[in-house]
Amino acid sequence: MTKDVQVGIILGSDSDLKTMSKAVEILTKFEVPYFITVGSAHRSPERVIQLVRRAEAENWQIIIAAAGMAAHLAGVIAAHTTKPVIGVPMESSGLGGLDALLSTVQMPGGIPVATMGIGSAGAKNAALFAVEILALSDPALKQKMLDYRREQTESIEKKAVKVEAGD
Ligand code: RP5
Repeated sequence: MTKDVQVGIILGSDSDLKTMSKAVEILTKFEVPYFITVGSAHRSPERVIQLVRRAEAENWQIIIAAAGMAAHLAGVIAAHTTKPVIGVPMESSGLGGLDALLSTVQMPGGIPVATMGIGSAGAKNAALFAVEILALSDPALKQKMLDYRREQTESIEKKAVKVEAGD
């Protein structure tokens, strides 16, 4: 039996998939069931609404929305649900993602989108942030997050020792 989806990832385009694979890696590592698909706020607006309806029907907990350029996807999704929406601006234009960052982060008061940084760091942090939200009511997941943080610290400390030794 497949586990219920906890995090839905919606991409504005299949060209966003490579960057968003960083989010998939994190959700896989933390064994969080996810569903990933494509739905464009501009090119397939009806499909986006259908996906939000599906999120409601299947009780997804969090939606991650990744889009580039005039990035309205996260905001449109947030307008149709009270589930937490995490936006990830894609670096897909000549403006280096600044266009998508501003389009995603500058929501009018009343409809929040938790906006991450541009590109793969944002993708990774979106998944980590989703895990942190889920961990609020899941002590085992919280422990996994604490372990992840500890491993990260240990890794940096090992690198610091190497740098200091001139290795
Ligand atoms: C956005 O436009 C997508 O999220 C993507 O980042 C960007 C370019 O899309 P494609 O032209 O590559 O499909 O809607």
